[in-house]
Amino acid sequence: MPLNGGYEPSRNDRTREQVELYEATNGVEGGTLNGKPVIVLAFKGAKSGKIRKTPLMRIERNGTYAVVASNAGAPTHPFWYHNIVANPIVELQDGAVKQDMRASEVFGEEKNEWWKRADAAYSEFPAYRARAGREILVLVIKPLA
Ligand code: F42
Repeated sequence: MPLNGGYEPSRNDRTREQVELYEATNGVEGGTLNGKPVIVLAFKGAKSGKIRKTPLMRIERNGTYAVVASNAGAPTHPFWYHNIVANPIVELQDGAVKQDMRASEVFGEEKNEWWKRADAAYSEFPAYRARAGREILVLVIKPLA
């Protein structure tokens, strides 16, 4: 795990508890949201340098993942998006597998392709796009090796 620094649990109870359950059971418990699979992403805080973790919908193709900064359709980007843009080296846990990876934002046709995969993975994303009043941003995450 290339991330160094102290872990700072989220102040959001649901987020913190789902991360704890996922890590304790390798995703056997806490591995879904509304019946759809999630992953846990660890990253460094842009200001604090602390390690933070958040569950996100699992969107994957041939070992590459995407994460969607939907924040449930809220008008503001989630903090985790800003943190990962500032520190793109992350650790992604998918079930029992943890990988050191690098995140990068996608745009244009590549983003459209990932939106198709995201919408197939989690049917709430179109409603989030409709109500966010902002462009919802997508990061692609690839293995470091
Ligand atoms: N959110 C998504 O955006 N996309 C998803 O696919 C998604 C899936 C999902 C599945 C399960 C589940 O339980 C939650 C899911 N969520 C998903 C919600 C997600 O887990 C987050 O709760 C949500 O996206 C909001 O992200 P957030 O990073 O804004 O989280 C808040 C609650 C948070 O953690 N706030 C921290 C805090 O302590 O207040 C922010 C701390 C922080 O990042 N500090 C930075 C630092 O340097 O340490 C500085 C921040 C700054 O710039 O001031």
